[in-house]
Amino acid sequence: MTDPSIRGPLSADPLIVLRPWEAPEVTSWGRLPMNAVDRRAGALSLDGDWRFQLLPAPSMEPGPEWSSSYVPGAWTMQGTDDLPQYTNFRMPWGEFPPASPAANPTGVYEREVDVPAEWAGRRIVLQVGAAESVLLVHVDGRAVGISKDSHLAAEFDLTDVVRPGTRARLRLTVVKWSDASHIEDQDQWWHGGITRSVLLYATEPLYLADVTVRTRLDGELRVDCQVRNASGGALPDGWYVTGELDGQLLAQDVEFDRINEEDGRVSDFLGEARLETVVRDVRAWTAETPELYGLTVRLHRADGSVADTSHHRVGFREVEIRGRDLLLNGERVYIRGVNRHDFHPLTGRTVSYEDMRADLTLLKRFGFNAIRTAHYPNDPSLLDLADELGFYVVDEANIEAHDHAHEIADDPRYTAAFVDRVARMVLRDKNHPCVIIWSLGNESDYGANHDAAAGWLRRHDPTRPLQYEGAAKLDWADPALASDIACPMYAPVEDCVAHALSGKQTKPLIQCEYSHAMGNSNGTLADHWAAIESTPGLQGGFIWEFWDHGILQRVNDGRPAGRGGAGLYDNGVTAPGHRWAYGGDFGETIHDGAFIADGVVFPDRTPKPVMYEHREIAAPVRLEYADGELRVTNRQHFRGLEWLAAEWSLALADDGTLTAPAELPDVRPGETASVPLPFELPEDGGEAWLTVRVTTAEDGAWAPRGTEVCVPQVRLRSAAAAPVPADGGPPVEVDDSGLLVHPLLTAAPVLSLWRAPTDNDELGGAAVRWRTWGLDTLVRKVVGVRRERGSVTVLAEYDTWAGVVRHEQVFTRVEGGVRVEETAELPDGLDDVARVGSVFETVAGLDVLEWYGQGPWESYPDRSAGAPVGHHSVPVDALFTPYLRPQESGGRHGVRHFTLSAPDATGLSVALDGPRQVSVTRYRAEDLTAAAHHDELVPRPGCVVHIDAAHRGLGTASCGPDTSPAYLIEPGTHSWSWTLRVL
Ligand code: IPT
Repeated sequence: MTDPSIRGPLSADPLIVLRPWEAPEVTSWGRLPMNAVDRRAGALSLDGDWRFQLLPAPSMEPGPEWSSSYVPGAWTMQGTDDLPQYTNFRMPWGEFPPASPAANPTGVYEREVDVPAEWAGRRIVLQVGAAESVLLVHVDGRAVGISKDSHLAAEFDLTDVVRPGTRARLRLTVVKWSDASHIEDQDQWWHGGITRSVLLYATEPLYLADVTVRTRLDGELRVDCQVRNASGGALPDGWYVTGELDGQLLAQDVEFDRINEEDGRVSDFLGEARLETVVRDVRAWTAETPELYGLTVRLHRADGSVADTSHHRVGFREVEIRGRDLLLNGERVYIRGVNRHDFHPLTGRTVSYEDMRADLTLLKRFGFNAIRTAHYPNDPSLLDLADELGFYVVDEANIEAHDHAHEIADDPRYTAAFVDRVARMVLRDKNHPCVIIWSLGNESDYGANHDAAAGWLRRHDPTRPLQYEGAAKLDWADPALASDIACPMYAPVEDCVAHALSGKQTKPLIQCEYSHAMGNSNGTLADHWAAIESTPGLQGGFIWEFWDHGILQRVNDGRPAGRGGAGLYDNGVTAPGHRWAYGGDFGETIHDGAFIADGVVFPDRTPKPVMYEHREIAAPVRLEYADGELRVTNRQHFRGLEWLAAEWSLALADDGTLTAPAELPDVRPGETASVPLPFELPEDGGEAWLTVRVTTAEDGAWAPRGTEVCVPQVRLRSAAAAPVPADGGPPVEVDDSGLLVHPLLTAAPVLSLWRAPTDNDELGGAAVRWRTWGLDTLVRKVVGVRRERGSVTVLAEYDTWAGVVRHEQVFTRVEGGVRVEETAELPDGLDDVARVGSVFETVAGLDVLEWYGQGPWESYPDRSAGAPVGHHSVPVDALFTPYLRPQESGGRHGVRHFTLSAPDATGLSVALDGPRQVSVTRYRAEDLTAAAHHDELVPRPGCVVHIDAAHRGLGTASCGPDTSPAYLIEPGTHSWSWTLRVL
């Protein structure tokens, strides 16, 4: 193993000579045990600019030339030549575990620290929040320690290597590739650097080494405190520990002390104390009611003065699996989850407290109540915020061996690393009420190393279930496997239902990943939830995922914009000269393209339309209307509706919208009440939709008063048959090629069977079929133009590789315009096309779309549960959703009529024969298909308008099931009609 290139003084450095980056058995050296004592307050922050050099390999010595790098941050985002690289699960290099490549970027960070003189006689500790992937620590040239695990902090005792009142030189060497990279093979960008804060703090030599909090729903609180003496001697006499919960003093458990003493269980260099109390009328913690109590634990000297203090926030809650139900405080709660990475478009993996608060605030506003920390323990503040705002967290260990999963799961050289990563996560996060389930990691096959980690975990924390998809997938029901939850990923909803009905289910079924949000996606989310709510045994899941991990990139030099890029994006759209980079955009040859852009929010956290779909599915209030009775249900688990305000509105097809104040009934969780109909329906017949717009009644932790929470809707009356427009109007003009001539159209309506493939279409295989059939390059052949009095009939044919498509259009002059009746006949071979409909283009200047139909946000046939029917108005430019890789976008479902108008109210109107899928954008499908990024798109001056008789569902086929057959387009005859008028 000895590298002949090692020369000079460093060759004597044990941290280098041992080549710990190729030794999986070495998980750390000189590192302090993980604990739950928060040392951030009162510490000396070492964040800021450090001297920096990037070496080509860890065995090289730094030269005299230094640049600088900001900590916390990834050097890959800060102007070095080592740029971000995206791979899903393949390793970016070929070495087999535990080897790493010879070309191994190694960042050397250096700075001086003035160690405060008043720290004399104290224990001095360095904490490095996270370093990717091996951290080597030197102080004044002396080797201090090693740590691995890129997503947990490492602490080192510097007491013996620094002198208070003097200046110390700190060197943190970060080796990018290592044996550990093989178990950090998560689907995300590869970076290098120190990505969380660095701090230095001091304690007395005698200090609180750990605090473990256990609560019960009846108000019982137990706090186990560990005291250690860093100087190695026995504990001095008379020192003691006290605790206080919101001002209420805890009692010492003397029985615990007595047993410890009698058993000689606790040696005299280790102190343990148990404090306890029972809180009367305890306010339980739930995601809906995140009630927290403040706990302070103090270590006292014999004279009563305080030597050390530790603050905690405590939530009283119990997690339990009973039968096949996961219970939170005895309730079978639905898990409305999302997978969340630590991500930021400017800083890579470094996320600020404010950013995390913004993430969670947004998730709350859109109805999420759970987070899986995919696929590693997230920044510690994330859990503080989840406690405070109310989320159920699946806390996941930093283990993903994806590319070499099978080799590693049973490799004894990696056993220590598996146990270490799981144990340190648990030791850090055990006191958070938000953490309800531990996860052993992701996509690493299943082996003895998992069982070793599970064994440690079950023994150490019997209060929470654990899950691991790799174990669960072998058999959803086998209790011997290292998973208490059946937590599949991307299982078809039918399979989940079948399991729940099989009589064999033994564990709660909560998908760890489902509904892949890549591009324009998340079709059938509402169908999943309909099944979950109607099938005992199904309890929810975690959407994949929160972020589109697009990195803000300057197009001219291909570099990440970095920390200076703030303000260069808005509403998902980047400033000129910038774009959201995905795999391959930094010149990587090994990469997985846009698969990194698969979140429910854009890289700047702008919600994608699916967020509104989710919000409605998760709505705390549900409306039902049947047999003349209107009912309101409280769909929460733990609280009433008093925190909500509401307003009724009635949308009428032709007569606009009426509103009236609403009073939500006083209904307990899960209960329903009848309420009087707030409006009398006008006699004249047409369609009528009743919506209740629910908002927050007061300012709250995650939303100011008046924030929209949901807009549930019911139909009170169906549409009457649309009247056939009367004859009249100017004559219809159709040219020799059978194309409609119209003053407001720059391209006449023709048949469209193609959409710019979505990521699901591309990766799921539909787009390949469409291209094979030739649907992207259809050539229209006019086979007949028949002119009659008042109407023209045009017959066109299109040759495809699956047979001929016949398309008939009948243009009839009607009062105020032209009526277009269309029929398309698809041969049997065309059994799954993207759309069947008309497409035309308008003159420039018609910049606002007003419609009656579903909206206002984008919706598609299998993603339309969250878009209420109503009268909507949106500027054309804002209709389009800028998915990172341009694709079909901007559709509106169930449109009955629309107008496209200029500021002077001129323009056109279209009345449809029934609810249809409509889209109005600045792009042809071919424009979108040809572009890889948004900066390549050139908006057309006019509008491209699609009216679809049928539009294929979106599905989730980029990873997981495609849409269900109900949302596919059948071959055969499709007919639709519409009337075009000039305003
Ligand atoms: C699954 C991974 O767990 C997740 O990290 C991500 O890659 C997701 O898929 C797709 O975006 S693994 C996949 C092989 C099912």
